[in-house]
Amino acid sequence: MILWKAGLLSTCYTPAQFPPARLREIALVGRSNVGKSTLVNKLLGQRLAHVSNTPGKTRSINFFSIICESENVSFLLVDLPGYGFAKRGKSEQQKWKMLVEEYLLRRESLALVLQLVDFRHGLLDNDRIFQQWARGNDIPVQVVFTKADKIARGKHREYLERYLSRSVFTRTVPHITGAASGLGVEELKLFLTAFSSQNASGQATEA
Ligand SMILES: Nc1nc2c(ncn2[C@@H]2O[C@H](COP(=O)(O)OP(=O)(O)OP(=O)(O)O)[C@@H](O)[C@H]2O)c(=O)[nH]1
Ligand SMILES: [Mg+2]
Repeated sequence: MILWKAGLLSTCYTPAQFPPARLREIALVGRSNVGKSTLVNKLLGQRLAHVSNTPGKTRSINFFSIICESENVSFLLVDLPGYGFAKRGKSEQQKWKMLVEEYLLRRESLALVLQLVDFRHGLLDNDRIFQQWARGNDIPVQVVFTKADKIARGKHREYLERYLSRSVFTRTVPHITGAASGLGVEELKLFLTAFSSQNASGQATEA
């Protein structure tokens, strides 16, 4: 088991509140309710991110600091508010777009985006729109499926193959996680730790 020490570094409602870009950052994006905050909590081993049954729970960008002493790595995990939340009013949508786009397009310490996708549904239209947008803007994406604990284990391969029969923009084969059972969480921790220790011991690098 890999040990991370984690803490909430800051909660930001505007780009001016973002902390200094000193460490490499891995951000989680995905549709509202897909399980971003839940996965953050599972990875951190603590309930630091707010989780809710109601979509649109996370409205701020939350930065979590991670130290992995055994690998001599420090980085930040960044929980973003979800996309595709229809009940948000126009001005709320505009605020969301401004905040998230500012982060994703201009954050020089952003090293990787984890795009979370519900394993029961695969990539839906707005997930594909995000993929195209990220690709067009040279943002590296790793797809991570969530809620796989809701699908029988014996069907996982079949589901994955079906999803991969259409092109998916992802650095490596998508991870499959199920926060309720802890499925895939340790593997994802290993992947993120290894990713963060590449090229730099936790320092932000030019893409
Ligand atoms: N069974 C199961 N339930 C999950 C999983 N991940 C999240 N959930 C549930 O899905 C709901 C939404 O989870 P959140 O983590 O708040 O989702 P979010 O993506 O952060 O949502 P927003 O902040 O609204 O964008 C909660 O009721 C979670 O308990 C999972 O892997 N398995
Ligand atoms: Mg959330």
